[in-house]
Amino acid sequence: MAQTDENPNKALAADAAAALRSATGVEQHDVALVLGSGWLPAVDALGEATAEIDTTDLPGFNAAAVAGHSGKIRSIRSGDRNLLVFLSRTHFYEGKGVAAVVHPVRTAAAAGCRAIVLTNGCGGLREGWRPGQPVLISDHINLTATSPIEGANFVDLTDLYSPRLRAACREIDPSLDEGVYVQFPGPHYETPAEITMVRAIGGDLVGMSTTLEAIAAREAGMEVLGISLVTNLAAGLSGQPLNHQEVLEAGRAAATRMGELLGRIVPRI
Ligand code: 8IG
Repeated sequence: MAQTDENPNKALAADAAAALRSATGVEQHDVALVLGSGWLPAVDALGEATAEIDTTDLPGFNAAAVAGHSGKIRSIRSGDRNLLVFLSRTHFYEGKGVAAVVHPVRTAAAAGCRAIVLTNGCGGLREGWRPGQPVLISDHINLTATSPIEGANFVDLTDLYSPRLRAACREIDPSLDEGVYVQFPGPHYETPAEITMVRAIGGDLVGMSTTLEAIAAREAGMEVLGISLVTNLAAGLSGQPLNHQEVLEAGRAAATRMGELLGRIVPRI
């Protein structure tokens, strides 16, 4: 296994990376970023776009399905790095399969990226956390009951979320907390009873993305940085129902802080 051309998912990613090279004119990308709910306003701090293309221009990508996720890929020159920024992601709950969820990650690896920054918007469980607060992902619990890896490839997930990059983030912003991210399949939010369960199993953050992508990134040999933006308190904690609008508002309100963090961490990756 693991021969690029023998694995159809990796072959599709190699095709997408080739199409990306010709569409952007950028021979090699160095660092990939995936923007989650609420993160779009932060991306402008990363620099001028060299090129912006529609995901649907590349083999294997679907059109964006969620408000606040635009189906675009931006190539940004930042210092001596070429950044590959996915302004949207395919979510597991779209039902297109795990391979579709991690196709951007595999495309980034095929395009030359050695590291990936996975961002998301999520619910927060910890006492004192407020909407608009960024939290570094220290580890994850994958409750999707599936994996992006096929076959007997027993990938190690120890230190999946780079201790080096988390430490660098905390040097930039010592007030940053860390937490364990729990991915549910969605698209419904959790019940209050499920949030009680998350607390019991050691989770701090709940969302519908990131873990499958992180696993695929590790399989591809990339260094992973995960940053969550707490956009709402987890179900049952605020006394209010959850809605997607507050997610987008929390992102707008936190954009300056997120943008500054991304802008300062990228040169250290
Ligand atoms: I933004 O509270 C966002 N995404 N599962 N739960 C889950 N996903 C989310 C949440 C949340 N908030």
